[in-house]
Amino acid sequence: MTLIEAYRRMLLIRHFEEEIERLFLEGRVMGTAHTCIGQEVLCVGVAAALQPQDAMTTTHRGHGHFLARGADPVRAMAELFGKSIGYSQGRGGSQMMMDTAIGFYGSNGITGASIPFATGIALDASLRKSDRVTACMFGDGASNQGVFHESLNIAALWKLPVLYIVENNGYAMSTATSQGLANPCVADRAQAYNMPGITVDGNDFEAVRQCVAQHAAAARAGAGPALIECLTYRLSGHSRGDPRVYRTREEEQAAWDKDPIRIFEKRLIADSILSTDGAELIQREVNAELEQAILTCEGAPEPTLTEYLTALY
Ligand SMILES: Cc1ncc(C[n+]2csc(CCOP(=O)(O)OP(=O)(O)O)c2C)c(N)n1
Ligand SMILES: [Mg+2]
Repeated sequence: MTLIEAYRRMLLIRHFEEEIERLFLEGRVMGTAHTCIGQEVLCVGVAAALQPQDAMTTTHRGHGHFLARGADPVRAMAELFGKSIGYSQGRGGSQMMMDTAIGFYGSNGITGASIPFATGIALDASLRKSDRVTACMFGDGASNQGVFHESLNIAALWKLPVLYIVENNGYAMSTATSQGLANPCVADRAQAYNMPGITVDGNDFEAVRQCVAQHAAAARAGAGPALIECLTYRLSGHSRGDPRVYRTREEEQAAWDKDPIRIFEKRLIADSILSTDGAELIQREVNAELEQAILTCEGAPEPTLTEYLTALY
């Protein structure tokens, strides 16, 4: 992935999430959604370090990971609109999207549930002796779940090719990390399972990409798992309609002032990889792409009764 492609993908995620929030407020999309505004650079940094055969799993906050991995924004948005061209034929919504063709093994509404799931995918890769690495995305809150510990233990014991990538975004719903984790450094937990534990600046594309690429190469070569903690900040609320009473607007503004996408953009311009005009053009193209996606979704058919009843258990 070139740096320009990475920039385009970050903007795509940002605008996708902004549009979703707007569509919810306008009552044009139902259900709920957890957006990842502020965490886009990290999503793309991880995806840029993976190879096509690799797998990725995600959480309730999964649109960014999916789009970073190469999901079709029209089908992803259509899923939120409940339309049959959506990734789950409109039956699942925000937290029920997957596409194994691009190595994306799904979002998940159960906090921490993707962790054993990713471990199972890595066990499969290990038994088949394939060179697939699994990137398991989850949050700081999920690292307090029992399955986190069970999974890391077994993955280390069996040297499974899985990277546990925790997005430490400062909050689990309304609970600040400092109030939820006895030791706020999630990476420290790796020591207990005899695997590397690394903390990186999750708002720095290159730092994330390099760290994930290095540990993916090691896992591919049989070194086993690693725990990578990416420090970031959730600029959006926890979910639709979150009044964010657990933090101040000043704290949020300070984080907006360090918007990771703007920092990445400035760096590309300073390094003459991108011009100001070039950046504006990409932003306009991304906006137009999403505008068209919304029109397509609104015009798309609702699922038929047969479609609704398919794959029900
Ligand atoms: C097993 C379970 N417990 C509680 C919840 C409610 N819940 C939804 S998101 C969330 C917080 C997750 O925090 P974190 O893992 O830090 O992810 P973030 O939302 O910050 O991305 C909780 C507790 C749930 N979905 N599943
Ligand atoms: Mg969190």
